[in-house]
Amino acid sequence: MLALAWSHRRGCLQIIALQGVLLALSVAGLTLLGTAIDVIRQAAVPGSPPAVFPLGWRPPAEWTPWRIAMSAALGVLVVGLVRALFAYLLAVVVARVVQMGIVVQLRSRVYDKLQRLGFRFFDNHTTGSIINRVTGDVQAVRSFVDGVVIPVIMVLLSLTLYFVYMVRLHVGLTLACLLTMPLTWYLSMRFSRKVRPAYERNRDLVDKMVLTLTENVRGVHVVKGFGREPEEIAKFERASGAVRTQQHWIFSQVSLFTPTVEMLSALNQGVLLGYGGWLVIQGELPLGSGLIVFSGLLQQFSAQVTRVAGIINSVQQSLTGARRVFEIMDAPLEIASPVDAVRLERAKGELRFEHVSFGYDAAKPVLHDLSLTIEPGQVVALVGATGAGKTSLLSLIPRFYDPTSGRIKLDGVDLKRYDLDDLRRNVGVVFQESFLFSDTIAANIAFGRPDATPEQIKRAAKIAAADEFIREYPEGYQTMLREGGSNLSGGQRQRLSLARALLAEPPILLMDDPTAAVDPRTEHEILDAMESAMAGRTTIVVAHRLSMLRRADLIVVLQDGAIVDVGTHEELMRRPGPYRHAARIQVDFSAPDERLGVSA
Ligand code: M5T
Ligand code: MG
Repeated sequence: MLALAWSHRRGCLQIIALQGVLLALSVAGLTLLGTAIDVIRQAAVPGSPPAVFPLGWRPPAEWTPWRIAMSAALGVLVVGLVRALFAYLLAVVVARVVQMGIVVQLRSRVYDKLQRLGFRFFDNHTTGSIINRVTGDVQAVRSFVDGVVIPVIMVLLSLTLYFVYMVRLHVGLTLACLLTMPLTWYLSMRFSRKVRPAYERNRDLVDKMVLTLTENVRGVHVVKGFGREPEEIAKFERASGAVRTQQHWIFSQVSLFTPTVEMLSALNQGVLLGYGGWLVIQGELPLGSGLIVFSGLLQQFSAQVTRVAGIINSVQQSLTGARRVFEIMDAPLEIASPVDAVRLERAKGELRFEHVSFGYDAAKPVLHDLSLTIEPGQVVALVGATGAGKTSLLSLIPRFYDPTSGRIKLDGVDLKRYDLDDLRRNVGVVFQESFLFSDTIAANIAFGRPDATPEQIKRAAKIAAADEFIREYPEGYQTMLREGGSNLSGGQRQRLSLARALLAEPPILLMDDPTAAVDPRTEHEILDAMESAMAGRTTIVVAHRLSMLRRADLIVVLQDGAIVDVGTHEELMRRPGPYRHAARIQVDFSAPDERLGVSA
């Protein structure tokens, strides 16, 4: 965080300089006031001590006391005007340096890092927590600069100035008035230690509340479908109530602390009036430039010491925010290009799995010792029960995750040695759950290839059997999609994701159940059109329907994360096993009259 402040040192220096001017002006105004009072007293009360002018200055002999007092009044006014001007300048500079500089820069750095983090990070953090970090916690971090670093410098500067001024007025009085300072300091420290854990817990509770909210918004169909609104409301109230209780506790601590410190400074004023008043009566201290200036200085001094508590509060807050922001900034990039990365223009498409094992948690392996070779241009169908590990297997190829042991080679080179961007450019993915952006249909299809021409976009859409329904919209390819493509049907969304993957024309195409949400007729259309699209590329497709499986060059049967059988449809149908069993069930359902023919 200090490095962050240092990188903005120019702006910080400007702020400190402006605050320094303000500080000097306020001390100057106070001095003018004190001197004027002494001049007035001298004129009004015969026998009172002569006024002492600051910095050895003497008014011209012909000036009457009234004229001196009026000049001082004018001086106070001018100081006030100049102060107002500088205060305005300060506000402008703070806004520019802090809100427009530090916050924006930090936020984009966090966002930048998020783009490069692996899937594991997103698995381990909720959406709400990530959003909170980019929005709220970033503010907490910047408050380290304008709520800690700059104030600390200013407090030190002003305390020194006040202290020196007070000591020059009267040493004994200064010491007597500052007697309570160690106590104030001790209280501040205790307070800080007490509230810090509370701030951390507060952020976690806010995360939980946001999670409840985001889940509710995203799952609005489920909530309404099951009539669970009252429970959802109660759940949110609980989460928000927990935040409130927690904040209330912090607030009560703050409310207790601030008056205590303020009471201590009232004690100081009492000491000043007693001891300082006696000094004035004894003639050891002038009234205006002595006692009154002292009183003003002491008030400022106490205000600064009280500010220390506020600063400590900010330190706690910003440390908590910083922990959360820097957790992102410092998260290791588990999956990144190696230093001496192998560049990959266009892969031939030979994939070789060598004893690959993988698990999301080290304790719970999902894939066990997979070995498999896929020739360039082969169409491989992946079959297996739900939860068998099909999606997991596919996600290893673009390195969304790395195997826990074993290797995957593309064209004879370990995937980990390739430049990551090159590798992913060579692999097209159609995910099991399609995701579309709130943009036009054309932009969604061209997501992986923003420079594609309208003709290329159209061709890809045709192959994915999407062109027809897109053209039915009045605005065609320029139709805007809503968030998540919610104005499309499930099958339409799937066909758009298919078009998106096809447009990139990758040498390796991975499709996770691409026709799950379309009717059999459309599926046939897609499969026919894809025949040409699949030609010349290595394709791995998770499939359940026989129509797809019959077209595959190779079928890989997964069971509980292990390959239990490999072969063509005909080969696998000839031997007993999970594949033939599953295929027969499908035939049973789809064509009742074939039943007798197959069962043996
Ligand atoms: C295989 C677990 C899941 C299952 C196993 C995606 C994902 C899966 N799993 C995790 O622990 N974390 C994850 O992020 O891994 O899951 P799969 O590979 O998704 O199975 P599938 O694609 O064969 O299933 P399906 O239903 O898509 O046909 O134990 O808990
Ligand atoms: Mg899956």
